[in-house]
Amino acid sequence: MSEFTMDFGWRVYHPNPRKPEFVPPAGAVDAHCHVFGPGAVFPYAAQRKYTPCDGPKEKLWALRDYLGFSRNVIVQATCHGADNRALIDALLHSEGKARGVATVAADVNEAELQALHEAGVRGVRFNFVKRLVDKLPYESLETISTKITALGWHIVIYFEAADLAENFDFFASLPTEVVVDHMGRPDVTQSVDGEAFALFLRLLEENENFWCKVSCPDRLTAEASYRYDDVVPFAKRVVDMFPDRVLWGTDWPHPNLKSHTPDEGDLVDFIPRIATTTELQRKLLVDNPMRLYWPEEVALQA
Ligand code: 0GY
Repeated sequence: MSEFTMDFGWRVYHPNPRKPEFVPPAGAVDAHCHVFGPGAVFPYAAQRKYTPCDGPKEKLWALRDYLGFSRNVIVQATCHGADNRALIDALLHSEGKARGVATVAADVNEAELQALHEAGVRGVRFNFVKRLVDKLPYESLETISTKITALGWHIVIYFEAADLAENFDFFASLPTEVVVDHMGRPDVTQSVDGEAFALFLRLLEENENFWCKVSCPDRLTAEASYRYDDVVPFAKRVVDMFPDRVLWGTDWPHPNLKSHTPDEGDLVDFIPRIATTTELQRKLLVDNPMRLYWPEEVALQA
């Protein structure tokens, strides 16, 4: 299969990103990225809504080093369904520098969860984005939540702003730490002080177990310049209000993004615009992801 699966609207990741001006603090974590395939070894799920190009682990490690990061959190995407083999393979070859978020079915058993844990998985992802998945019943998600609680894992949720109101109470009922992908995908053409974003901020305010990835300006921007200016007020607001509960990631290799091919240099240079002091940058890129994904190392340093 060609890397250019353009019939699906897929763009291949940037072949030659520029070196960012912003230098991440020592030990920085890219807390949202993916590994895809290679499809010949780890086939994509039959029920997928898009087909990505391959995003092999070696390319991810090279990008990590080039951008000045130290670790990755690899998140299972819908194109691999609940088949976590590519994720596991990457984690086992990461020399301890990657942890993972898996997708599991409600009938997952203890031995399977234990194997995922030993490979470095620390969370599960629940996806509510209607263009990506058929909605799973809350009962199935509650079953999974109960099963993973014993392992100390957290839940990553991905939803769009329009779907927050109907799911708000369910989200608030989740029993673990909960991480929201891409700020709940706000409509950045609306005011940062508007009702929709206020509801999202309320979710974080009322639930101290909620964390937020201030990621993916490339998915959220409505500006043709792709400078991501319109996303800055939203991400900065979240960082300023919840400095100890924010994470950041490249989202490499930007699956299912049809608008443009992000340059990861631009994405890294977005960071100091939303986390405007060295302390906020250290929390966003080091302290917070380490607490969530490598707590045993944090405990050793304490
Ligand atoms: C992302 C965003 C997207 C895709 C997925 O699991 C996925 O397929 O998350 C998207 O299409 O917005 O975070 O990778």
